Amino acid sequence: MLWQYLLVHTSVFSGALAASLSPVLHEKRDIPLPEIKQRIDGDAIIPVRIGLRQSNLHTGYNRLMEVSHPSSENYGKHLTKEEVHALFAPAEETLDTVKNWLFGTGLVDHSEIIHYENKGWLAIDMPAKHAETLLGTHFYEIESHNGDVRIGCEEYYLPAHVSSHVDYIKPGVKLSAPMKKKQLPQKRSVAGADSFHPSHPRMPHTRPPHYPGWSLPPAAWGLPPELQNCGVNITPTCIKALYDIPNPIFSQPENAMGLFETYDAFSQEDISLFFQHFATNVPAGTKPNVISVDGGTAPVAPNDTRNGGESDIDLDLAISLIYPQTVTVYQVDDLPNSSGETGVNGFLNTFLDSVDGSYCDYSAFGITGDSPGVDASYPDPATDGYKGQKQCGTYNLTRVVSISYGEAEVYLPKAYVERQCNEILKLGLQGHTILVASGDYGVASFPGSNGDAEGCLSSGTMNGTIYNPDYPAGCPYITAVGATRLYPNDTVHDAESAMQVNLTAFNIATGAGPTSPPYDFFATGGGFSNYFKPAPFQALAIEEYLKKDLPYQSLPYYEINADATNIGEKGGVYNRIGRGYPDVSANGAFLLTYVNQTAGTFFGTSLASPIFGAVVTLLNEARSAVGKGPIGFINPALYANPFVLNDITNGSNPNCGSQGFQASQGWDPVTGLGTPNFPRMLAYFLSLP
Ligand SMILES: *[C@@H]1O[C@H](CO)[C@@H](O)[C@H](O)[C@H]1NC(C)=O
Ligand SMILES: *[C@@H]1O[C@H](CO)[C@@H](O)[C@H](O)[C@H]1NC(C)=O
Ligand SMILES: *[C@@H]1O[C@H](CO)[C@@H](O)[C@H](O)[C@H]1NC(C)=O
Ligand SMILES: *[C@@H]1O[C@H](CO)[C@@H](O)[C@H](O)[C@H]1NC(C)=O
Ligand SMILES: *[C@@H]1O[C@H](CO)[C@@H](O)[C@H](O)[C@H]1NC(C)=O
Ligand SMILES: *[C@@H]1O[C@H](CO)[C@@H](O)[C@H](O)[C@H]1NC(C)=O
Ligand SMILES: *[C@@H]1O[C@H](CO)[C@@H](O)[C@H](O)[C@H]1NC(C)=O
Ligand SMILES: CC(=O)N[C@H]1CO[C@H](CO)[C@@H](O)[C@@H]1O
Repeated sequence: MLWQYLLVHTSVFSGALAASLSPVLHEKRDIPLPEIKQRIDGDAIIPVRIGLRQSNLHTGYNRLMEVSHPSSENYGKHLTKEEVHALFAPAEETLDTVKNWLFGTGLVDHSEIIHYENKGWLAIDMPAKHAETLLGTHFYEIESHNGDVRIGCEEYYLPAHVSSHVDYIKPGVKLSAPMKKKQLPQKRSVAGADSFHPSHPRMPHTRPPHYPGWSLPPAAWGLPPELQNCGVNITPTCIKALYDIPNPIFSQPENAMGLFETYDAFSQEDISLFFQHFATNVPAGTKPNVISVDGGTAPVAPNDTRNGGESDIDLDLAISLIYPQTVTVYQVDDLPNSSGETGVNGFLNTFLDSVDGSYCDYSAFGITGDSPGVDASYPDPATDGYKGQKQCGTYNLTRVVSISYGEAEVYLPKAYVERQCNEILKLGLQGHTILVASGDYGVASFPGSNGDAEGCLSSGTMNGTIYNPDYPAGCPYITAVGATRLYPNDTVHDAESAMQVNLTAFNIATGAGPTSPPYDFFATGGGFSNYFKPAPFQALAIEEYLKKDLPYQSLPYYEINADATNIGEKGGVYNRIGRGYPDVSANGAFLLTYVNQTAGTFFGTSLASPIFGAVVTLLNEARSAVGKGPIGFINPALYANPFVLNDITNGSNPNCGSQGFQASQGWDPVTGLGTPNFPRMLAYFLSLP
């Protein structure tokens, strides 16, 4: 921050300094300021910005339930973008309290307050010595290697009655919490198809067509040929039969389905091949609508290194299940930032900015706007960088959007994800359904996360045995989708199990080439967040699960503290009081498709999320056809009526040296509430207002 430009001396203010009544510590740095620092000249004018508490952060949940809980008489009465923006602006009382305090001290005059347009901030340029008196602190200037000067303090105080109305003040203590772990993550797709970074080993795939040694199971004898080998080769036809999904008839413009993609990009040649072979109802050449967010580009040539399979698979499944409805791809971030080259580990913010302009400078949990050094910034000076201004509210968000990407929750500061999760809540208020793949490494996050080969957490003497929850699956306002599978002898009339597959064994059998650990074992991602508590509508389901006496479930647990600093306490491997995920699941195994025009078999929750997204899209289409609005945030309705899903009760999600959690009757942190039962879902969601 080049605050020196503001350094001017003012005539000395000589008002009596009113001492603040009962000041309380408002914020304190975790790590002291650097040694090399200097007290600021008391007469230097510094820009003080007071972030007002967004009052409705605390009532947002109730508002969301009002429009999403089936027992609410306002179900489905979603808010407009403007209404949501106004709802989260600070209340008048907050503004009055803070202003009265400022004027009461005699240090600030009415005319000196600049009230920012988005209502979130009070801005005052004032002499440092007055700011110090106001906040009971000393301000220092700290010069960095490149000569930038920043201002900060170790801690500051506010009167108790003011403190509750203020989010934070800057300059103040360092805003973004330090990364808890030293290694910066590579954001990666959760596809069975590939890892995110081009340098990571490609995911294995087998040669078509069948599982080696497989022979027609007796139960499949009477089935039509296209349904006989679903246990080893899932297709859109198999998926429709599994979940009783009808052939779609509608394509109402408001129900185009969205897919989030970054770095990875689809190839038209590949998806056309898929339609030709496995979804002949879709004309080859059928394209998605591509929206470029901050320089993202798609499609690419089939042999492009960015064609890793994630986008291809998302599109194969979404288009083949909802056609003639269309799909919109949000291709997010320019190449330097999305490739991980710039070390940016933030996730989703540039996307959310582009579809909700108010999020660009939204203040919550002590963070305003994007986090420098965490989120990509634009214009991007790099070669091939996006040279335009950051896109804020440039695009409309589709009613349903599926995200097959994620990263270890622990990599992102708590406040960062709280702010982002609150934005997801706001999108739910507006009637959007946001789905995310729950991850592919069981109770761990990506291999290598946190410096651990398997992607598990460590603490004290516990070396890689603590479960590592994934984000954004841990946000309680998203719909996290786990993966299920059939076993080779199963047909579409059998119950599915939790998806787990030994890729090495599979590859040896099919001769598809080596798979090295830790990428050799896939299991559907699930567990408990360290940052979020369960939403009330989920609490009972979790309680029921945890009181079961299941095999493998005797491992110790911990109860997370407010700063999430006691992970692994007392030998615990998971946070028993966290939000549990996934919420639901869908098939994520044995998808035969084409990437780089080569057939291969793919696994992962990346398959499950677009399938569930397609189901919600079809339900929205049916509601539209009778003049009803979109479902929006679907979780409360599903937890209240789990019978509209097929409960999955077999399998588990091992990793971190344990068997993970076990699927069971009712909700479990393996397959959630279960897979779609389309006719029941349809009848139920058509019955809601
Ligand atoms: C990709 O395919 C194009 C067209 O077939 C070809 O010209 C190009 O050399 C290929 N690139 C790579 C990296 O294989
Ligand atoms: C795509 O396939 C071609 C031909 O099989 C191969 O030479 C090329 O390396 C592949 N490209 C990628 C990115 O996998
Ligand atoms: C977004 O939707 C609104 C309302 O339907 C429409 O007027 C506007 O043109 C759309 N904007 C874009 C960028 O598609
Ligand atoms: C933790 O386990 C890994 C893999 O077994 C090993 O390489 C590493 O040295 C261990 N670390 C400690 C601190 O024991
Ligand atoms: C499938 O069922 C047959 C007959 O019951 C059995 O012999 C075979 O081992 C089973 N295969 C698998 C992969 O379970
Ligand atoms: C997967 O299968 C291979 C080959 O059979 C075996 O060596 C390996 O231990 C298995 N891995 C897991 C995690 O079960
Ligand atoms: C249940 O899941 C296990 C793996 O955990 C699998 O071996 C078994 O075949 C499954 N049983 C059924 C009936 O699907
Ligand atoms: C936040 C961040 O690191 N953004 C980067 C995006 O990429 C360009 C160049 O590659 C960097 O200059 C930005 O800082």
